[in-house]
Amino acid sequence: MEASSVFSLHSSVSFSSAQPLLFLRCRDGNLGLKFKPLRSRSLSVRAASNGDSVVTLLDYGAGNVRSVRNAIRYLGFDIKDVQTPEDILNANRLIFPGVGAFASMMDVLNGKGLTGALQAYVKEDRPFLGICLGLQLLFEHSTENGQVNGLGVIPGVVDRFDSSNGLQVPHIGWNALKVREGSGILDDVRNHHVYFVHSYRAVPSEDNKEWVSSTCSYGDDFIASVGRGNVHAVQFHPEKSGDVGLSILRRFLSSESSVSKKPEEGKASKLAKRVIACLDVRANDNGDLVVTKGDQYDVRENTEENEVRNLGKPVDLAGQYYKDGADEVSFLNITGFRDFPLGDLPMLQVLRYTSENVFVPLTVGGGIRDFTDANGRYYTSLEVAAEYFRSGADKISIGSDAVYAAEEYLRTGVKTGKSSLEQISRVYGNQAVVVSIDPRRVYIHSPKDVKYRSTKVAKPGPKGEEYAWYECTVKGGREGRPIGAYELAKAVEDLGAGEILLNCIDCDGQGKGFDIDLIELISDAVSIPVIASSGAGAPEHFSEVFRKTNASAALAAGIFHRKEVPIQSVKEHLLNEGIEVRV
Ligand code: 1PR
Repeated sequence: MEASSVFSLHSSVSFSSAQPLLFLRCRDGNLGLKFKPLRSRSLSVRAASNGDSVVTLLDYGAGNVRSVRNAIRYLGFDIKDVQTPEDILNANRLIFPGVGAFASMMDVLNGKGLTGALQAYVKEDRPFLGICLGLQLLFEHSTENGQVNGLGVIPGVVDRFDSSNGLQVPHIGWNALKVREGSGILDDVRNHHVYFVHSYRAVPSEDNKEWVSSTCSYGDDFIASVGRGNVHAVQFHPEKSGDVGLSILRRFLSSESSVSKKPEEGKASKLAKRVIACLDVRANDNGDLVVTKGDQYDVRENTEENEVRNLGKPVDLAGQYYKDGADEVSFLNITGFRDFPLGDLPMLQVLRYTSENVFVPLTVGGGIRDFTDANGRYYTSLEVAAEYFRSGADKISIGSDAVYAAEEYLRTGVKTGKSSLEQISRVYGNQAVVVSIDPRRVYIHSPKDVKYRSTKVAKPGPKGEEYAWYECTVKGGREGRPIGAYELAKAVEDLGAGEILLNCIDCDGQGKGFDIDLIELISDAVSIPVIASSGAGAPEHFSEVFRKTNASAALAAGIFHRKEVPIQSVKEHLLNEGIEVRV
């Protein structure tokens, strides 16, 4: 994944992956840790019989490569980390999951004296797999944060997607590839979707055509993978591309890259609409972490005991949804606004266990803000986010704090760079930052009644009102704020959000369909992807939202938790309706 100045994190963040948080309270029963590994026999590889089970990993310490590590281990291999240039030169196979921004990556590689060894390794045609920035690095230079030279092995420049014609950037989601014949490790991919998340890309040309093993169409064609001899690199994330991605890694690790297999059948042709399973998580009254689900954000049972609704264990359910075909899984720590997420709740452990077996993107939200704990220790939002990323999150989602930041920005017109949204997006890249909006519908007779952007509603309000504006809330819908969803969405896009998770309190848990008026208003207003949320009750609601709005993804909770509609049925329905999804 790309980001800017991700490397400054290490000086500003005091946690490290080797330093577990001592105050985590982890109990098996709470987390659903009896979760069975999903390892499928067809994907699992027995390490080579000559004992060559070691993969050398170039993790230069710049962000989360936990998923890549998990995928390698899942496939039965051990990892040796590169510490010195000699480790590269002595590797039998080298994986480079580039994380961060191009310029910072090259700074670190040059600073550690690794560039020459890497260049020599690749030029000697030794087994190499680059991922994301690990592909971009092979080109001559990148324009991300100014022109910076790469290894120069492949002719071409890495440049930003052109968004001047309304193309949504970052390019996030499951896209189809055009795979060239004899593409080795990619043979299984043909006609399937793989997961991309990036804003920069290289394009195919006469000069680099010998290298290009697949392209992808997003705006124009860009290079999705390269391969020549034993050197391979992919712009997408195999470690986040489910079974298809695991099979690419398996083929690389087991040196099957030169074996040409009959392509598997599939129908992928473009960017797929995503179906996301959401797990609202909180501690119940016994202190156990449970998946819950509200009606219009009220998660307590309507009984005398008034207990928190318990719909299952987070790790178990996330694993189940992965198996069922969810394109992403989101965890929302719904009491994060009042509890410190790195304190009492074992959300980090949930992420760690989930990411061991779930190979699609994981988002986590709730409580991402600056915080001072009971001992007076001050944590920045960046530290909270860093810990989430290190524990296996691919994206973090900010709710309340983004509302405050947007209000401030609209009031002053100044980007201070200090909000959690701006800081995390600067360090990890905007593709890693989702803003979750919790609006409430307010009916009005005329757009002139309010200073916020309103929309004409398909169904008039209780007093015949023909318009509505959407009042943003904080603290899990408990407090309304003087800002509309439209204004918030535009402001957070400006401040660096890469995606919007658009809930609607009125529709939450109602099962009557998404709020099309709201989703149309917001998805037309911004050029970052919008995830439609709240109200799904039937497969038809998903096709409706994709047909009538520009939403890139649709998220649901209740229907999946209550097992009313399996994810597969939603996808089958979408396919029947001619809407492309990952199968
Ligand atoms: O403000 O940064 O701490 O983030 C808190 C996060 O927790 C926000 O993303 C906010 O949306 C979420 N949240 C807070 N309270 C609740 C609650 O339900 N009491 N859940 C809550 C929000 C909305 C969706 C839900 C969809 C789909 N729930 O997550 O999954 O509405 O539901 P459905 O398909 O059953 O209709 P911060």
